[in-house]
Amino acid sequence: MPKVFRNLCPRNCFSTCSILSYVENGKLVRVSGDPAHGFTRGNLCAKGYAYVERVYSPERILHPLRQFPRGSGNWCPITWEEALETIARKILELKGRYHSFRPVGFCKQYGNMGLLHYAANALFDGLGSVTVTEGNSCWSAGLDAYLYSMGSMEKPDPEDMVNSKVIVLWGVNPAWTAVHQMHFIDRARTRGAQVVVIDPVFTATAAQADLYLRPKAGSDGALALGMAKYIVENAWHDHEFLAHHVEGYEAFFAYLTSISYDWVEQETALPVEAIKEVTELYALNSPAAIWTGLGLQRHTNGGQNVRTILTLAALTGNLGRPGAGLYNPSMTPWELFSFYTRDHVISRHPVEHRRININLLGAELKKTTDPPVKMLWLAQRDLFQDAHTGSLRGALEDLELIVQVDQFLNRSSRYADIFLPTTTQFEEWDVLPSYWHHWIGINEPAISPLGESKSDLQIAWDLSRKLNELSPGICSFPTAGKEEEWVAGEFNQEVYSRLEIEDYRELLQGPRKLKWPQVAWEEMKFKTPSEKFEISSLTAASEGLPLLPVYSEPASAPAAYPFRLMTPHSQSGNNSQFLNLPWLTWGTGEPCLRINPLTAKRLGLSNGARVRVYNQQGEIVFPVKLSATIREDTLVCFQGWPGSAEHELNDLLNGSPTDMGSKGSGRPSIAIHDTFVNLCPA
Ligand SMILES: Nc1nc2c(c(=O)[nH]1)N[C@H]1C(S)=C(S)[C@@H](COP(=O)(O)OP(=O)(O)OC[C@H]3O[C@@H](n4cnc5c(=O)[nH]c(N)nc54)[C@H](O)[C@@H]3O)O[C@H]1N2
Ligand SMILES: Nc1nc2c(c(=O)[nH]1)N[C@H]1C(S)=C(S)[C@@H](COP(=O)(O)OP(=O)(O)OC[C@H]3O[C@@H](n4cnc5c(=O)[nH]c(N)nc54)[C@H](O)[C@@H]3O)O[C@H]1N2
Ligand SMILES: [Mo]
Repeated sequence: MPKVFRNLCPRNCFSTCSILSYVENGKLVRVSGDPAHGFTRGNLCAKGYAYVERVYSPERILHPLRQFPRGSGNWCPITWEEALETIARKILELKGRYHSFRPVGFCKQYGNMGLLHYAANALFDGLGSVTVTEGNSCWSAGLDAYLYSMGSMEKPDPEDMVNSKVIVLWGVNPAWTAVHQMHFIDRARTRGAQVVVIDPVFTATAAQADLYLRPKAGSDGALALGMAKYIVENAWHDHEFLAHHVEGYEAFFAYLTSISYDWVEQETALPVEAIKEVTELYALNSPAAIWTGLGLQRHTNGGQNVRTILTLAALTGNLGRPGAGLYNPSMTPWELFSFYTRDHVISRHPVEHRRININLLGAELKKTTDPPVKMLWLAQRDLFQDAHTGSLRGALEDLELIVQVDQFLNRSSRYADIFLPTTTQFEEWDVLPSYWHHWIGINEPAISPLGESKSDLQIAWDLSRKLNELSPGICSFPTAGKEEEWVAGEFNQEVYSRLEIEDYRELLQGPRKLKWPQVAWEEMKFKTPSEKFEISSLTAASEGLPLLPVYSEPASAPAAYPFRLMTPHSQSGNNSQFLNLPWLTWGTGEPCLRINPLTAKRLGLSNGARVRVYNQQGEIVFPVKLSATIREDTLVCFQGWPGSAEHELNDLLNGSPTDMGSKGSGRPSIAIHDTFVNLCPA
């Protein structure tokens, strides 16, 4: 009989699934969904079911390695002792040379979202002021739009979507990226709800919609303005709601008189009939929900477009009631936790690190002088997920030591000198909330660490020990500990009372749901200066943004690069992860470039023809796949796949910032989908 353990999927994903892990003779033999988890209800996604293959993948690295020379692929095993000693001596040598720890750079993103995976953050806090990356490529623009409009990123419980009469999936592809939400969407439909999808790409989600609109990418603000105009013209707005809870609607109404439906049609490439149909559906079927997707936000005008969309909920009073509301990922339930690991040192010794923009790492590394960054610690990160990755290559080559902590060699490993192998969630303790649903589970070790791999937390303790051996007192991060005690440290009385438990161990019997409002903004007290929903935002204006949700022109194609290249998230990967597993990629073939059949015909390209896609930043060769799911002026390649040492997909992204993002995340995000290219036969 296998023994059963409880694990959590720590990937950057809406679902944060609870996993049942079956272990025989110390080996993970099978995983299944956990029926005790009310959001995922006993299901995983295809990637989740492939975890057994991932844990035992022959590509997984189980021993510390050193690459010499860098980029050669000549990786040789070294001992942990040698690895830690080399790293610690480099840190101390840099400190001696520059009289500062700032030559030490630390870059982490979202490879694992677990709370105990903040160990490296705390380790560097314990050292002193180093150079850390700030911002993310994910969700910053939309987050700021919510912050300007409502003051905080609060959203309904996603299970409440079953109560919606209309669900607008605006620039989001949950059939691939949030599969478990589809259950709640389907339940709403069986109760008569209508589902609208607005996406320049006809996605797997669009295929299930009642109404699908295909606007030009980046034109969503114009569509939302057209909808707002039609709502006001028909007096479908909620007078009562506006009068009590909304700031600046009069000025917005005045602005709406200055736009015409002809202009909306021209901007969006949507017929006015479609614009009117979607408006009628949304405004006259209450309660109606809108989910502002992340793809929608990754444009130079993404923040302002989201602000305009949010305004539709304020006009129609679709806030603070079951079935209504605005959905976006939100970290608010996270804030209940103690962040014991992350704040382990900082609460006692506040540190001011030097901060550089994660989204322009190549350029930022080159800019740091006084003192320059000379060493980089990469964790939970693939730098080739960034933009303008061509510029990274030169910047990384200038560094004296690059350390990577990961489970697999990835594209960044070409530049690493030392690789430290880390455990998977099946080999460690952890806890993590979801940025989407309200369920909390616990992650216990189901099997022993494979090979010589260690958890990110253990690696941080070990490096602190080595540093303190070489230079006593140099790092105040602990040098040893028990992982389970650190899990306990993440809990506090408030979390316990919201879960109605007394001890975190109770979660080993099954995840529980936080007592947390099902509906956001029920009290109608927004966290803005006026305590109202701010259509007109003085805060935005004081930060150099428009006062109102006026239209902000999207980026447009220059003559030399007439095609928009969109690179949304893939079905079989989670960003760069899982794409190395045959269980998932069997039969999918190599990555391809989707092209509209009419464009292909015009260019004389047939299915499978190899093309060179290029712009000022880079080039990459792909086979083409004819697909009527996209517009004639657009090309699509799903992101995350490895290219080659010379050419990566993200080399083509120029790194233009989104219009918003600094407020919530410290930096704007990347306008990933405002990438323009040309192509020719390869
Ligand atoms: N299977 C899978 N699931 C994942 C991930 C994954 O890689 N794979 N990644 C996780 C992460 S990190 C994230 S951030 C989320 C992302 O989750 P989503 O928000 O669903 O993901 P994207 O694929 O980035 O974008 C969604 C859609 O936005 C559309 N879009 C792009 N530009 C525009 C525009 O201007 N207007 C409109 N209306 N639509 C536009 C794209 O065509 C795409 O279909 O998913 C998470 N879940
Ligand atoms: N073209 C294009 N580029 C994009 C996007 C896009 O839509 N289009 N989306 C962007 C978005 S939304 C995101 S969130 C980013 C994601 O960018 P990243 O967060 O950098 O990428 P991931 O592929 O999620 O993970 C990076 C690494 O983390 C490792 N990892 C997994 N678990 C652990 C662990 O426990 N410990 C350690 N130390 N490492 C671990 C994985 O093996 C992987 O190599 O990509 C962005 N890049
Ligand atoms: Mo993301």
